Amino acid sequence: MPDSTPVRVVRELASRGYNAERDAVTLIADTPDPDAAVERVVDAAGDDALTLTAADVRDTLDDGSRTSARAADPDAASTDGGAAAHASETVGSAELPDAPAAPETGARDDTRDGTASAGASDTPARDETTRDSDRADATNRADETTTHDGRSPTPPEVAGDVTGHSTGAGEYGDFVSVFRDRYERLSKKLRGRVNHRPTDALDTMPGGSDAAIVGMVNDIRSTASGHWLIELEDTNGTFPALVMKDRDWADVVDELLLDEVIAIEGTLADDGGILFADSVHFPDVPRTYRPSTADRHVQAALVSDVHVGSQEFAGERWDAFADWLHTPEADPVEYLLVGGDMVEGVGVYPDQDEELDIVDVYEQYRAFSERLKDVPGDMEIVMIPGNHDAVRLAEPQPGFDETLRDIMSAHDARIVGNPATVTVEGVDVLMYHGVSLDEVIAEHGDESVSYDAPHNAMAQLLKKRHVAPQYGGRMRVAPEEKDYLVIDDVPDVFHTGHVHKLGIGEYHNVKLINSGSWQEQTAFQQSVNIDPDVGTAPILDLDTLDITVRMF
Ligand code: D5M
Ligand code: FE
Ligand code: ZN
Repeated sequence: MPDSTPVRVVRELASRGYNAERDAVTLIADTPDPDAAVERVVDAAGDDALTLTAADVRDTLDDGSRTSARAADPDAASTDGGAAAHASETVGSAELPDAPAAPETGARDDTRDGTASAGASDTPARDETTRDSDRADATNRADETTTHDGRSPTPPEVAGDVTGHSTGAGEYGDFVSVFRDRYERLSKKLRGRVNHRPTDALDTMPGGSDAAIVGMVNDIRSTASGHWLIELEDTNGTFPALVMKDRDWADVVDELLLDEVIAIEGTLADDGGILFADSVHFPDVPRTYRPSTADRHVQAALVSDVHVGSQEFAGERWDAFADWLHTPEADPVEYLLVGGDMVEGVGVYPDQDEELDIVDVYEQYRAFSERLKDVPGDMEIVMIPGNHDAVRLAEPQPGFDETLRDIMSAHDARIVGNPATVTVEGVDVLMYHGVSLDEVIAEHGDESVSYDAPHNAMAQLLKKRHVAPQYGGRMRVAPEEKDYLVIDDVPDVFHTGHVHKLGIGEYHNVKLINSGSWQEQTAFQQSVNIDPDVGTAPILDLDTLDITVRMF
């Protein structure tokens, strides 16, 4: 084996069809001859074994040969090799870092005592700052690995996932029911806040009355004199509202998207027929929202847009990331959330085939599955599909079908639909791939919502309490009985991808993370000046909700 990093071991095992627990890998990597150890462990493993446990490895290697290779040759120990290749930045506010800071020192080791896996493995001997002495002490290392419990993530719970529940047959009636459901659920959030009247009742009210409408935005038009005419629709009909251009809040019109549900309060014109708007209300997230946190020190890595199969797939960066996940520094990282676009897919955009490295979509998923095997076997993985994945494009997208699940079965990842709310250690993470972000960015009149600040576009979706408000245009929405795209419950964390730009922010105490990508700039992106953030892995502290961006 050219080098004895745990990732090499993982690859060797993967090429023989095995996944392995983190400690199993450490045990093998720590032997004087990892190659031979892999052979022996594989020989001893049953054909039906999928995941090699530390106990399996110990049983096979337990013949007195458990001397650390690191003791003999400190350079051979490269569990921290990945750490040298990345930078990190702790971000707790809505602002993005200007530049990556220097790699972290052992500062965060202070907080490790609180982890559930605390035990021999979390004694200071494993701290970043003291690892050299650890290496020098082979006995210590060997004892430690025999008692290390590894990660022990609790399987996540999933809500709001269309997978297995899709009922839509594409009939006109299905479109009616999905919009009716959207209106019912979002208008409920607004009705208590304004004294609204159904649109048909407004017609019979005397001119000059105060009134409010809760409705779906049906039309936005500017008048000849530059005011705004907003037509709202409810289940009884439509009614127009006029926003005067000189109102100091008139630029709220810039934020409006067709089909979103809002409330407008105002005064009826003297002769009726139109509402002069005094205020506009969104379903929104309460400012006082208090997110939940984990009750132990545990972290999740949030990534998306891997695009395996593209010539631009950044395989070396992914290797460095996987490498880092095997280091002690990454011990608390027990979850990996993947926000869609696992593979490049086929026929997604015109001329895309010219940039394919792997032309068969199943081969792409096989290659992706190999990449997943590089991730420690004792991490819990959750994946949703994106617009490049081999599921229907219309949202909500169901999770991968049986064939693809089989191809990706080695790591036993949790495969769910797009969007879905995944609860990890008590923290609700709304995962949505993010196709609607293109639309929000294109339609929003203000520069603050841009590809350079995708978190501001994410905040818009939370404010509208819908992940894809505007129907038609770029968005394809599947007709279903229920609108799975409504954000019913406020999440603690909102995770998207798709735009290939890193974005970290906060909206009414909800953390916003757009996780960047693992694909270098494509020809198309170059032609439209999209400069992607590549090799970015935001790490979320589930106990504090602090975010550290790691770059590989
Ligand atoms: O899209 C990544 C980003 O690039 C997202 O903002 C859409 C945009 N994009 C990429 N290729 C195209 C084409 N051909 N047309 C329009 N927009 C495009 P992703 O879907 O993740 O590749
Ligand atoms: Fe993508
Ligand atoms: Zn995408």
